[in-house]
Amino acid sequence: MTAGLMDRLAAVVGSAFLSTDPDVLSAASADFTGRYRGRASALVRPASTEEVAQVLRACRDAGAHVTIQGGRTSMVAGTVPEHDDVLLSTERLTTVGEVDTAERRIAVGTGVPLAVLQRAVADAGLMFGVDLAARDSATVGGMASTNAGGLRTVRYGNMGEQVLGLDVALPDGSVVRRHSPVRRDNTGYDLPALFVGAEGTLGVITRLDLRLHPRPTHRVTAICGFAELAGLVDASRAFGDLDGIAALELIDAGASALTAEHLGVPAPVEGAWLLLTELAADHDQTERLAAALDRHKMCGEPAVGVDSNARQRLWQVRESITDILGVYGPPLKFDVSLPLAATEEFARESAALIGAEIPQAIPVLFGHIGEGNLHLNVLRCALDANREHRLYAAMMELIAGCGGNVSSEHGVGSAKRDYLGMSRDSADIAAMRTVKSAFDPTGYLNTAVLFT
Ligand code: 2HG
Ligand code: ZN
Repeated sequence: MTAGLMDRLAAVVGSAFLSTDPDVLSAASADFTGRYRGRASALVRPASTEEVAQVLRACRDAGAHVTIQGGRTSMVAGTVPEHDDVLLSTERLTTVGEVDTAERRIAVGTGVPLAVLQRAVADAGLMFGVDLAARDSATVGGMASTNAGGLRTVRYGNMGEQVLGLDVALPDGSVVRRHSPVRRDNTGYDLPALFVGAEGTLGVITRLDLRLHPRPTHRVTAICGFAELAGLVDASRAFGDLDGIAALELIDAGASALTAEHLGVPAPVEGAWLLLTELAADHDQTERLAAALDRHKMCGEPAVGVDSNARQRLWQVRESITDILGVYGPPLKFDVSLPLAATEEFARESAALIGAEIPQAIPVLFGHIGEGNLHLNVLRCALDANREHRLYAAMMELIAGCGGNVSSEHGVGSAKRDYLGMSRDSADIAAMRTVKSAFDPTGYLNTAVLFT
C-alpha cells in the first residue's frame, strides 16, 4: 500500500482507526473456522456512510483492493482478503435507531451485531425475523449481504424479506439512500434487493431499515425421534404446512452424542434423526402440535416444552451442535439446499463419499429442514489440499446431481466460487458479471468472492 493512500485513509477516518499492525492484520485475514487465510495491507474502520464512501474512493483511485468485514462469521471464506487488501471493517457503524412500533421497523448501522438488534426490539415488545447461532458476532450488514437465513426462516423468510431500505456506498464513492416511509413502493428498480445477497461485490451497505414483527405470546416446542430420515422428511413436510409453524430443524443424533459427551447436552428422545418443531401464535398451540405429532410414526414419545425453560432446553439440543463442530479441528463445511425428496439420497451418498475418502471422518448433518437447507459438517477431516479439493468437488457434484443448490444460506464466498456454474447457467453468470462491472468496472471491491 502506498504512503499516499495511507495518508488519505488516515485523513478520512483518523489515524487511530487505521492499522497496519501485522498481528492485527494477521488475525483479521483468517476466517473463524481456521481453514482459510489471506493477506491484507491495512485495516480501516470508518464511522459513517460518508467515511465509507471516501475510503472506497481513495482505494479505487489508488488501485487498492478492498475486502469488507462485518462480524467475520462467514462459513465460506467470505471475508478473507486475497490481494493484500485494505480491510474495511463496519464495526463502528453501530447506530441503533428508535424502534418504530407503529410501522414496525427500525433503522440500524450495519455493524450492529444481531443480538444487539434483538435486544433493542425485544425491549419494545417486538421481534426481528432472523435468528442464527452466531448472533453475538454476526452483523446485520453481513447478514444482509449474504441474505442470511437461520432458525426462523420457515416463518419469516431470509434477511431479504426483512430489508425495507438501505444506505449503500458504491464502488465509485457515491452513496445511494433508498428509504421509503410507506409499505408499498414500486418506483423503479428494487435496488435494495440487488445489494442483498450480493456479498459486498456491488457496494458497502452502511445502514438498513429493517422490518419487525409482533411477538407471538404462545410458543410450544417439541423434539421427536425417527429411525429413518424418510419418516422425518414426511413429518417436516406436513408440519411445514401448519399455521403458526415457527421452526423446523433437523438434528443428527450423531451430533447429539457429541453434545452429550462434550457439553452434557444429550438427545431427549431415541432415534437416529431428530426433528425440532415449534409452533407460535397468539393463543396456546399445545393441542394442535400434539395432534400433528400423533399423525406420524416416531421412536417413542416426543419431548415437548411449553414453558420457556423447557423450550430453551430443547433448543439447546439444536444450538449446541455449533459448539462441538470444532472438537476435532476445523470441520469441512457444506451448506446445501435440496429438494426435500432428495434429502435421504444426499445423506446416504454423502456419507459414502466421505467414508471412501477419509474413513475416520464423522459426517454430521443438521439444519433448516423446513427449507431443505442443510448443513453437512465433516468432523475429524484433516486432509491434504488435493484430497480436500477432491472431496469438496465430489460433494458439489453430488449436490447438483440431487437437484440441489451448491450454496445456500451461507452464500458463495470464495470457498464456492469455482462451483457457481453448478447452480447458475452461463447467461445468468454473464448477467451477474455485467451488473458487477457496471458498479465496479475496475473490480477492486470484494474481488475474492462470488466470481473466479
Ligand atoms: C446454523 O444453522 C448455521 O447453525 C451454521 O448456519 C451451520 O456451522 C454450520 O455449518
Ligand atoms: Zn444455518
